[in-house]
Amino acid sequence: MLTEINIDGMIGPTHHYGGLGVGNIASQTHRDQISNPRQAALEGLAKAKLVSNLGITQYIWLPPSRPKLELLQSLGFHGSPQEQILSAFETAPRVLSAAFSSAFMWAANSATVSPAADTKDGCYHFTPANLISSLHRASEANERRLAFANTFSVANFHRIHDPLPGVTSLRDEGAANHMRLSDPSGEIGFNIFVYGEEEASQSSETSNTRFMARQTRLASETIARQHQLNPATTFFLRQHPDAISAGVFHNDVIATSHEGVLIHHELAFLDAEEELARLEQEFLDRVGQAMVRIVVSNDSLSLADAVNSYLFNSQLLTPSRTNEMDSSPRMTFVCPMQCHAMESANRLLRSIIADPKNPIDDVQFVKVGQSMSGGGGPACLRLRVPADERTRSQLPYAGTLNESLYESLTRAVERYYPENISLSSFCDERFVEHLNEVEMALQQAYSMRSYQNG
Ligand code: SUG
Repeated sequence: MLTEINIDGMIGPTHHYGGLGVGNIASQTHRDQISNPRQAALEGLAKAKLVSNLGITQYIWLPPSRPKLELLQSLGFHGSPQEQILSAFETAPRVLSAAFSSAFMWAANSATVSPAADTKDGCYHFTPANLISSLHRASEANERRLAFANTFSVANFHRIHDPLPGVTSLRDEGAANHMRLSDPSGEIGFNIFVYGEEEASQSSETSNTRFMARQTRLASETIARQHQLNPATTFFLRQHPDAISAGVFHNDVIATSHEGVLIHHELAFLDAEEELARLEQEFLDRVGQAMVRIVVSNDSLSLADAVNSYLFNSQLLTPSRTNEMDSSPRMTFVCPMQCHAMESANRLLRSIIADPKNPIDDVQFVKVGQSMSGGGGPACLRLRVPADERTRSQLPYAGTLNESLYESLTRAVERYYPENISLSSFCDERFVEHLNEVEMALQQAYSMRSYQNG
């Protein structure tokens, strides 16, 4: 039996709006606005706690250190850290923004994960995403590689690959462009990779979209090969160029899946009916029942409304049940509050809940406005690891979100996180010094709890 572990990347004290997200309209719209890292982190923790309260194992990664001075140095800034920062602020403010980036918080981009049940060698495979489409995210790859090694290295059946080589034909953004369907036990997996650009189409075809596609087919195929996935149950779908042009920079902004359910917008994919029919047939043959496919029409939710509400970026979860008589929902949809406010999205959610043909019985709305303004909804904030017993039992205890870790991290955030920042805040030497204090306070909250419970 496989059940989901959700890993959230805790939102860092430098969360700000640099406008750096490629093809990401929310990021671009909020560029240079004042952000509130404290509120952002509290929202993220509360969202993670809600998931944990549904009985899902919820794990938290602490924010990596910022600023990335090595990035400034490698791009030609010299002198003391303060001199480098001031010089970057004056001459290359977007580089400074990248050096202070908190975009690691969007853990769905940290890797593509394949459970042992799906792989030929019976190992778990993790490929950290190279994120080379953007300067501020590319260095996350090695930070996340380390986080995976710390979280899963105890187990020799976990293979943590290097990120794909940093070349444009191998652009990879991780689980945001990958979906896994399964039977109810999670043992029979179906892997769907969604890419925006054919590897061979570097010339004219690329210009079909207003924004650069962040995932190439070659990257997706390489990961599938590296993870030793079964070609019969692996599927490659192309993102619709209209969707990319409307601001769908990742597939998880326009489609989602969980167990036997696939929900997608009618304009999510281009010419995908044949591959989707193959998926439905394979699912039926191997699981013995039909998968549930919910196709949302453009009339019921336009592409613009999908991007503004982030409905598809909701987390579809199976709450744990105590026994057969338990009346908990079969599946709960954890949606951003924006879906509540938007008439079309709200109406669509109500119709999904009311429809007996799917197992989604409940909707919960969460406030993640600070993350949404950077283009990340609830599902962006987490990475799913379909975990078997062996993996689950080896997960380090520190980092598993329960009441006491939630409280100690919340206290640290309330005490140490800044409330209003913009790019110029990074020029204040005291601010940068304070970041060390925040880091220590978070580490202490993490380890104190492990000491108390270990
Ligand atoms: O890569 N935003 C992120 C949002 C990632 C959302 N993740 C998923 N869909 N899974 C991005 O565009 C904003 C940074 C800024 O505004 O400066 C940013 O990086």
